[in-house]
Amino acid sequence: MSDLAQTGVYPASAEFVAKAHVDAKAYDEMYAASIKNPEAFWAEHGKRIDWIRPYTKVKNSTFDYGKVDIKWFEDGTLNVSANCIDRHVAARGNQTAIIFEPDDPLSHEAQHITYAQLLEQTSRMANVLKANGIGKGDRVVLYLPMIPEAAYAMLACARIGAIHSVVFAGFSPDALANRINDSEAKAVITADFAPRGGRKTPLKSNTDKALFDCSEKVKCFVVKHTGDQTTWIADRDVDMKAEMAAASPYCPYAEMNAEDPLFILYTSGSTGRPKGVVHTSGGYLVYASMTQQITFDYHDGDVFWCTADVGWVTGHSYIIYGPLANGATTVMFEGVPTYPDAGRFWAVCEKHKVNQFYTAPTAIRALMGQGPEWVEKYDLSSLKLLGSVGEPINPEAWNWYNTHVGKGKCPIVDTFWQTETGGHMLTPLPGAIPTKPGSATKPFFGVQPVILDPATAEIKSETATDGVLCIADSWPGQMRTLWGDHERFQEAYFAQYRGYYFTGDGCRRDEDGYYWITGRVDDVINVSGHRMGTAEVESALVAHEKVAEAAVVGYPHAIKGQGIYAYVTLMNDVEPSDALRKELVAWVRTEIGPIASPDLIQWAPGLPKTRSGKIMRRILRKIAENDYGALGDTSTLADPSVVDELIENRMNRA
Ligand code: 6R9
Repeated sequence: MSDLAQTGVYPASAEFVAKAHVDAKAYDEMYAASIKNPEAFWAEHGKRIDWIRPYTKVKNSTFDYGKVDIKWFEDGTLNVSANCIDRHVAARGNQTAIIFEPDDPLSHEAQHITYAQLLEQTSRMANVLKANGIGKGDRVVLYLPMIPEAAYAMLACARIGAIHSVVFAGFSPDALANRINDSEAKAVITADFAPRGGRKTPLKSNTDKALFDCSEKVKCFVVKHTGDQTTWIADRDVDMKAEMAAASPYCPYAEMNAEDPLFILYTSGSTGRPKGVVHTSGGYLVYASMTQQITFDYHDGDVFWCTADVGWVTGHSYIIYGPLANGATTVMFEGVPTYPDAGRFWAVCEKHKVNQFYTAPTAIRALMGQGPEWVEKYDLSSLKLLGSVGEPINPEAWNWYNTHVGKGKCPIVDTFWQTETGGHMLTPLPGAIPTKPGSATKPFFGVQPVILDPATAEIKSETATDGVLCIADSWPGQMRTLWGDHERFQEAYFAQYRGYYFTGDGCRRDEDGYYWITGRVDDVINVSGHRMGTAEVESALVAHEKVAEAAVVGYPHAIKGQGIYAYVTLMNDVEPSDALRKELVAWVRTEIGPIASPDLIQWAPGLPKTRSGKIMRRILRKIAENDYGALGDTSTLADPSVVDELIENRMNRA
């Protein structure tokens, strides 16, 4: 790795800057305007989408703990589905809206779905939902593969004013049931199977299992995608494709208030119970569409590919809502980066002449390990820009991405944001902000980052500093509440640092005012770009009959970013064994899903605790990181000998 990668500054080429939506001067002016007078700034940029009844009020928000309340464009009405489809149909009805790239390129063809076809398919699905009693405000859980029907389903819900909650298809029946129950969903839309990397996940049978634990009134719509046999429950299951074929090809869209919820998306926090993040319609769409256009410097006619899954917020904002609101062509990829081989991403880029490519560092690191020959086989000359999201990108991965994929000519936008923020918060605007590998650089318009001292909660105002990252005022894409629990929303995000939105991330600001995210400061870990609460994995482990106690921490992992390290105390009469380790890994996979599988399990006869019984995770983290030389203050430990035992038997020996 060259030193340049760690210290260098990379401006975009003059040619790129000349064509960019925003250059350095425009960024400075627009950013200053967005902070000085957010009302005027967003009054103007809110017009980028179509309103049924235009708003007269723009911003109405307070971050004061106890009365946190966030509203944008509150008297405006619109329909998100109409913004993503109908308004483009006259001018670009025959333009491709979605390119669907199937898991197996040998047995299945890619599909090009035009805006006109998107309108018809979405309408048909919306009519099926309506005919089955789904209407405004009802919750619909989506548990689907990355297929066009997932896009139709999101947009069909938006069309009729139903609130979707997408559950990642890798989650277990238990996790699915929890989300159906927490959101009190009226229906689930699933598929028979989800093909991925040549394997098939049995979504329908997972849904059957989940629905055992839900109200019997929950309807189950099934997209017959692979056509393989599944069980069928006559009064409950609906054949989605058959009903769509019989439904009317047009469905009028509902007039929704800007602040009506568009979707709920469950994410991990520091407790065992996932949080139902609520995004509303107007502000979210303005923000998703503006960031998609400006951060990626998307121009009409470009082909945009975000490799995320629609089960995560990245898929919501940058596969569906942002690109489609802008009339873009967006790629939806069903597969994985290494199937049929490690050249798949680049084969797809070549095949569909992708212009902007957006992925996660974990994917880059995994592909890096396969060697550059997989990239060099393909013609990537269509690429203009590369993006990164989900975790800090390490300089090695940045360098490889820049050299082998971008050929040194594509700006790399490292976008820092969260499920809660709806869209990019810190990111280079490629024509305006020279990048530094590993830094998400500067705030997007309207975003006011502040770095606070974690101990005193005071603002650290010097330019070069570090601390915890908070945001001082609202922006349109911000979450509004946690589903059914506004108290918990305030507790989670506004209690610790009064008057600010707390991101949960640590951050450093350098002498040039660039921001560098240093990772979570709470009990959330980031495994392959997937956000995971350590408490979730702990509760899954202790639910096993042989486990007495468990503590879970992250540790550095070469490909995943962080791996899951579990310390497990067994019940008195249970003998530890490798077979039991395997059993516990399998158990967590069924309780939560494969993404939560512990990488390392250490048998812990005792856990380090304070005298009041609190587990000292700081110590467990150090041992897992193989950095047990500097454990810090251990004077509050109830029994210091526990720590020696854990170090002696640690799993992650360098
Ligand atoms: C969009 C998304 C959010 C957490 C966030 C932070 C980490 C995301 C990052 C990044 C460094 C980046 N994160 N992007 N850290 N640089 N460019 O990932 O949402 O799944 O909610 O995760 O991911 O720790 O707080 P989500």
